[in-house]
Amino acid sequence: MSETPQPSRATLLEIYRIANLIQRADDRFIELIKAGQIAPPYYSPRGQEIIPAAVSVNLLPSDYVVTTYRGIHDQLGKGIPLKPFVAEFMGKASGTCKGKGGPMHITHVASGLPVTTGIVGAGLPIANGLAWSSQLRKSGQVTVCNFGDGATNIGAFHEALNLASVWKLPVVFVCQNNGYAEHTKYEEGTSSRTIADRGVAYGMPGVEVDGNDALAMWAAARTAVDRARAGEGPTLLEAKTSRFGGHLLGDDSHYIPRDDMAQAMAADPLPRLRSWLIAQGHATDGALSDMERTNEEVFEEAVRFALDSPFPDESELNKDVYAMESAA
Ligand SMILES: Cc1ncc(C[n+]2csc(CCOP(=O)(O)OP(=O)(O)O)c2C)c(N)n1
Ligand SMILES: [Mg+2]
Repeated sequence: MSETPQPSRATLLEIYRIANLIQRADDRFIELIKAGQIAPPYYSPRGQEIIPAAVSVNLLPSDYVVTTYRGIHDQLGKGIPLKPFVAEFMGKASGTCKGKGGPMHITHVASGLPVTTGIVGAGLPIANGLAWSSQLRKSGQVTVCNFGDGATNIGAFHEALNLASVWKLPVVFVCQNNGYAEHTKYEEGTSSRTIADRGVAYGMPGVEVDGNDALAMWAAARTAVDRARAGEGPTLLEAKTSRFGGHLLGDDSHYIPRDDMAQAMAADPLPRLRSWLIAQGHATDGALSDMERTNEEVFEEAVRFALDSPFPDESELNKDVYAMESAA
C-alpha cells in the first residue's frame, strides 16, 4: 500500500463497503444469468472494483459520473438506489429508465448518472458538455468520465481532452486500463507507452496510478477532483487494473495468457484491502463480515424486487424515446 495522504478510517471502510457491494452484485448477476433466470449481455467489472469505490468517496451527490456498458461498478459507486438499479438491469418497468435502458444503458439522473454509453469513446465529449454546463452555472459540480484503454484510440477522446484543457472544464477523465479492448491486447492497439502521457500532450496532468491500490487511487482521485472543483481544469487518471474474465460473459478469454490471468486473480484487490484493513486495526474480521452480510441482504432484496416486477407495457414503447411536438 502507498503512503501519504491518508483517507480517514470511515472513508477506508466506505471504499471497502462499495467494492464489496460491487462484487456481490457482479457475482449475483452472473449466477442469475447462468441459471437462465435473466439473459442480458453482461460486461463484468470484476477486478476493477477499487477504482469507482476510491473515486466516488471523493464526490458529492450532485457531481456527475459518466460510464460505459462495463459500468455497474461506477453506478453502484455513485450510489444508485439498488431496487430500481437491479430492475433496470433486468429491463423491468420499475427500473431507473422504466426498463428501456437495459443492462448496457443504466442511467439515473437523480443519482448524478445521466449518461451510460455503449459507443466506445462517446462519453468524453458528453462529459465535457456536462462539465461546461456546471462551469456556466457556477454550480461547483465535478464530472467524472470513465472509459477503457481502447477508448483512448478513438478521435473523440483526443478532441475532448483538447477542449476540456482549453476551457479548463471541471472534469476528471478516468481511464480504467484493464489491458484489453475486446480481444486486443494493449500493446497491439495502442502506440503510447502509457495513457497518462496522452494527458500531458493536451496540457493537463496525466497521472498513472495503481487502480487496485485503494490508497493510491483515493489520493489520485482526491487531487484531481479538488483541482476540477477549484476551477483549475481537467486531469487524466490512468488507473491500471485487470479484467478477471473475457470481454463479456460467455467469452472464454482464450486470447489472454493463462499465467497473466492467474497472476491478476492472485492479486485480487478486494481480499488484499480486507486483510490490510484488519492488519492496520481499522476493522475486525467480524465487523467486515457483518458489512458483507448487510450488502448481501440489501442486494438480495433488490433482486427479489426486480424479479417480481413486470416488464414495461407495450403502450410505453414510444414514450420517453422521441421528443414529441406538443399537440396543443
Ligand atoms: C465506436 C465503437 N467502436 C467499436 C465498438 C465495439 N466495442 C465494444 S467494447 C469495445 C472494446 C473497448 O475496450 P476498452 O475501451 O478498453 O473498454 P473495456 O471493455 O476494456 O472496459 C469495442 C471495440 C463500439 N461499441 N463502439
Ligand atoms: Mg480495456
